[in-house]
Amino acid sequence: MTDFNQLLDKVRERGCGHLVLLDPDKGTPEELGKTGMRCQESGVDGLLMGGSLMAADGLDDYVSTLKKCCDLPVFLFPGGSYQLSKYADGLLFLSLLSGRNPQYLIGEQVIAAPRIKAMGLKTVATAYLLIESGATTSVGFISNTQPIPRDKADLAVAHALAAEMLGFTCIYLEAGSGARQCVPEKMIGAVRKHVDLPLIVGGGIRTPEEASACARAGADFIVTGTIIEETDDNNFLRQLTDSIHWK
Ligand code: 1GP
Repeated sequence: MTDFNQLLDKVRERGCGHLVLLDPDKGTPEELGKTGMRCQESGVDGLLMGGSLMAADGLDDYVSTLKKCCDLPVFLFPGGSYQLSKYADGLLFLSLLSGRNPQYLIGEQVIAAPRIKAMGLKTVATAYLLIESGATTSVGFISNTQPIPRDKADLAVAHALAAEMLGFTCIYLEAGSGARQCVPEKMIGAVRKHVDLPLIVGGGIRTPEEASACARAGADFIVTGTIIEETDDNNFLRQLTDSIHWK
């Protein structure tokens, strides 16, 4: 089992780390296992597993198959309190802090907490900030929350500072899976300047240039999902990862 902070130390030496999001609704456990193998071969640092809906049953099967197929750490990235598995290395325990919907600020977390404790899953208290990205995203629609306007870096900073003061141990700037535009570099830089916490950035990142720009702006981890689902070109995946490992 890999601890999130161990992984963080490792990726900071390379500038930034690459996490690939695998959505159980996008394939069978075996298919996602093959993607996990490709990720490992291409130098990816870790995997996230979860989705907004997760209509597929059997998260345990997905995570345990992935762990058999590759050695990469797998962290859960749950869209709701039901997306838990004891086979994961840990869990991003998300609170949708940019929103004002109590269900996603604390409701789902209270429902999940006793099961997380019983499973012995390690949690990373993550302030999840949804950033406007050009169109309504699944997260925004399902959570019924407004994203932070993309030209309001000061608002993102204020949320990140509040998260730090409240004791969160990680910040996730999320444009939304399949977003038209990724999180602006200026916003990533502003949050980085004011807050020392580990910073994850994802949503709408499709090219090595975009990934590199977000990494150099101050992210500790870049998350990609859609582009990995859309291409089976291992050279591209390697190029994308190399652009994130900028040091
Ligand atoms: C979603 O940030 C991730 O939480 C991945 O987004 O699918 O757009 O790469 P994409």
